[in-house]
Amino acid sequence: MVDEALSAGAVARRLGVAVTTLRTWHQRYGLGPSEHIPGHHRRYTQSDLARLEIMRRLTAEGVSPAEAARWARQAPDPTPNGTGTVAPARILPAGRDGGGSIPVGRAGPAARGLARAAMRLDAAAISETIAHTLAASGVVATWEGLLRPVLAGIGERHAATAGLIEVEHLMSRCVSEALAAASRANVPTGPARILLSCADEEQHTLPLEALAAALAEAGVSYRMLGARVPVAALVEAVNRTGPAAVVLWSHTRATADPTQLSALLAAPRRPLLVLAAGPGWRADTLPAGVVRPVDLAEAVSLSAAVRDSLDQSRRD
Ligand code: B12
Repeated sequence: MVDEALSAGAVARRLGVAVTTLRTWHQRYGLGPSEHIPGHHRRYTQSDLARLEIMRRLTAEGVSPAEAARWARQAPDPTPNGTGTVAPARILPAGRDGGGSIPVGRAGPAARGLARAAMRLDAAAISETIAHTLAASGVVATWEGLLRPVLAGIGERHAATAGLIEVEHLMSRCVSEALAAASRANVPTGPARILLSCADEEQHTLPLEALAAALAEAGVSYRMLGARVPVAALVEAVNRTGPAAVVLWSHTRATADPTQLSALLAAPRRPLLVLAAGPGWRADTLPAGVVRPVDLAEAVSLSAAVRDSLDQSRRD
């Protein structure tokens, strides 16, 4: 039995909670390690682990710790043979389960872990997962394999339940911070050739923030105007800075007014390339000459190519 018993650190890692949280759950709610071999630290058995898993799940879903602990303690021992876990639906209080997870489709274990951390509102774990993946895999892979599936899953759950707004906000904040903290060491000094902007009234900035971090990684300098940029201000920025390309992000139909794109094309310092990025734009309403990238990687390569061609023409 002692072989299967776990230390507090191992249990904390499995559940994705801090060791101090385990200690609190032990001291306040009696959910502690039950295996005691003389001369050893107390150890958590598989049954203890199953009860703690219930505790974690319920508290993440907003059940008070005292109530969650009551349910956890009442749960039948799921491990008569020392294996197995409790199916949460068997023990959840009515109205609390509701499929309490963020769907991430075919995304991998890191995305599933991130989705669980988001559900727990565990900002430290969210930030750590994102920072680790950014460092290991780079911006485009992190966006496509980790962030996009979880963000889309949050949107899906929100559309189905009208809930998870707090999860969406915390996740957005952590994603912004992690992308802003990604390395800018490759960015050359000199004028920024790419202008990034959200459409007027558009508050979805994360994809543009991903683009900024990806451009930096690719050694392309940019200027970011951020959310909700009125068209007059956008045109003013173009005229003052003369960018090679402008990327205008619209996430919803409500912000995808194509006259914003026409205004860019008519600007005195018209950019070489105008990109209409994001799911808000409708291909059949775009003015001639505007390009619509299909994803982050294409937005990066188009921006890098136009920067290169501008630099080349200035050298010739
Ligand atoms: C986070 C979020 C927010 C945050 C944004 C924070 C921030 N700083 O960005 C906050 C809380 C502010 C917010 C507000 C709102 N939101 Co919101 N939000 C989201 C959520 C969950 C993720 C957004 C995101 O970053 N998506 C990124 C990826 C997941 O989107 P994607 O479509 O798969 O993107 C692909 C393409 O665009 C393509 N692509 C093509 N070209 C390019 C170029 C580049 C550079 C990139 C990166 C990608 C790309 O590739 C992408 C994949 O990489 C989405 C859900 C969703 N599915 O997007 C809802 C969602 C977009 N929001 C929605 C709504 C309704 C709103 C609000 C109106 C809610 C309200 N009532 O106030 C407001 C809108 C305010 C406004 N005027 O803009 C709806 C939109 C429905 C619709 N189609 O009209 C969604 C879809 C949620 C839903 N299912 O209901 N939101």
